[in-house]
Amino acid sequence: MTLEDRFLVRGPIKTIGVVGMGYVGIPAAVTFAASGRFRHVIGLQRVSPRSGHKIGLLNEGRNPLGGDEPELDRLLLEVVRGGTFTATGDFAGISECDAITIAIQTPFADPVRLTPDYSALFEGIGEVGKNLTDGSIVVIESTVTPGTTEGPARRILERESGLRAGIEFGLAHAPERVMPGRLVRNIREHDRVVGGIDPASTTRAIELYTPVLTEASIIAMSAKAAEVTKTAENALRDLQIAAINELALYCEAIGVNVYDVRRGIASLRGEGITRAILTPGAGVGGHCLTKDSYHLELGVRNSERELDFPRGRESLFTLARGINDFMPVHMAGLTESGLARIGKNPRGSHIALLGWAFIGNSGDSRNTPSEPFAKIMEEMGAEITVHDPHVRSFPGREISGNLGVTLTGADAIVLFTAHNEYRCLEPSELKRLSGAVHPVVVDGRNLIDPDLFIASGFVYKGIGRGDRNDHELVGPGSGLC
Ligand code: SAJ
Repeated sequence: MTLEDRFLVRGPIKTIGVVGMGYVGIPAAVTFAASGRFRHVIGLQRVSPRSGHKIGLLNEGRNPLGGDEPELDRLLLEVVRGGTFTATGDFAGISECDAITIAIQTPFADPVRLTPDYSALFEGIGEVGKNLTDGSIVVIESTVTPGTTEGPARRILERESGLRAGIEFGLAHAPERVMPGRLVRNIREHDRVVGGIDPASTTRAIELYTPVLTEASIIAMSAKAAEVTKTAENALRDLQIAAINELALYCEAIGVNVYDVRRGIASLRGEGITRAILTPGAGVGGHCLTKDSYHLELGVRNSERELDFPRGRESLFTLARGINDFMPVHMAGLTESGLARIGKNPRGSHIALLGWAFIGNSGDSRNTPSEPFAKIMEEMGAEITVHDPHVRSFPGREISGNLGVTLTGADAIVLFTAHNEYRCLEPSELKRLSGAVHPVVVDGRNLIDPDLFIASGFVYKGIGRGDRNDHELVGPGSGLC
């Protein structure tokens, strides 16, 4: 009997297991359950000290995720009350499932040696294998190194189940494309890349995902092509950011305003000539762009085919990672040179760091570029106070929600995150709180007007602001009134 026959015998997908109740798994389970096309969705979560509590919350219809997800909150309550979604720590429930999706984080243990940490993912895949039944399909939604679905994932599933992929069960990769703040909308509205290890698996995976899409469509391909698509779409975004970050450094060195240049370049518009020019900044954080280039890199290194370029030299994508990871170091350089303008040394200086989240108007601080900046400045002997309006806590770092307290006595004020709160800072108020004759302000996200701060006696430094970074000092002690 072929795999197609087995799917026919099993009938249409009615029961789904979703493994990993996190930012990806919960909205995935809820949108499946709310589609009206499936009888039951089981959310599977290992009962770990950090996440086991989610099971109880989910079964009460309460969303355990942080952040603002009103659509998810509403739908979760609806599907729990409707009885089409339940959460459990018992993986035996997988034996009832026609389809099982797996959405478990895949961080990088060491990007230098390109060693991903698949321990949690492979543990989850093993649990699925133990309970897998004939004629079901497994779909990996986690971001993985190209070759993982057909390679280690397949081997673990076959070993644990005693079944054969492509014969007794289907296997596919359908990468997630959700972003905090719009989890449900993204699942329903983003086109969905779906890739099976064989045509039957692809077709069955399309049957699984089609009901949750509203105006979006399925983009079918092989499992490995789907893995490359996901890692490359983030590697390319990281590359675009690195390009404008490098240009910002050029503009500082040449003495021009990168935002003038950006405006000029962006004016070249039209069929096939428009430039995808992003925004320079203090660095790239988050849990996507900071790792997906390394997954792609490892995928090509693991490939048995010869890569024609770069043979043994650094790749474009890891070079881009290096540029983006340099930006917090550059911010430390701008801060140090700003302090030097007024005869101060980082040692013994008080630096107010505004923004700990990795992205504006969010409380998400995963891989935040603020952290390496703070470490560099503290290694130079500076005292750091950190403010963030959305981040409440961070291991080993005190974060204040009170801007006045953070700024009091600051020799330098460094803007790291594009929170809206920082777009209306008043120079005279900041100077009063600082108490310095010439406080330093370093703008990592183009949030403030340099001329307002310079006129108030600040020493200004900004990413890409080669036109302002060597301005004359204004006010007492500067010889200029
Ligand atoms: N950043 C810049 N300049 C830019 C854009 C971003 O410096 O022009 C920085 C941000 O400050 C942040 C980091 O890059 O520190 C990442 O920002 P991001 O907007 O890429 O947000 P992420 O990390 O949440 O990326 C996610 C990705 N989504 C998924 O992987 C499902 C990415 O593919 C999306 O393009 C991105 O969201 C998005 O556009 O919101």
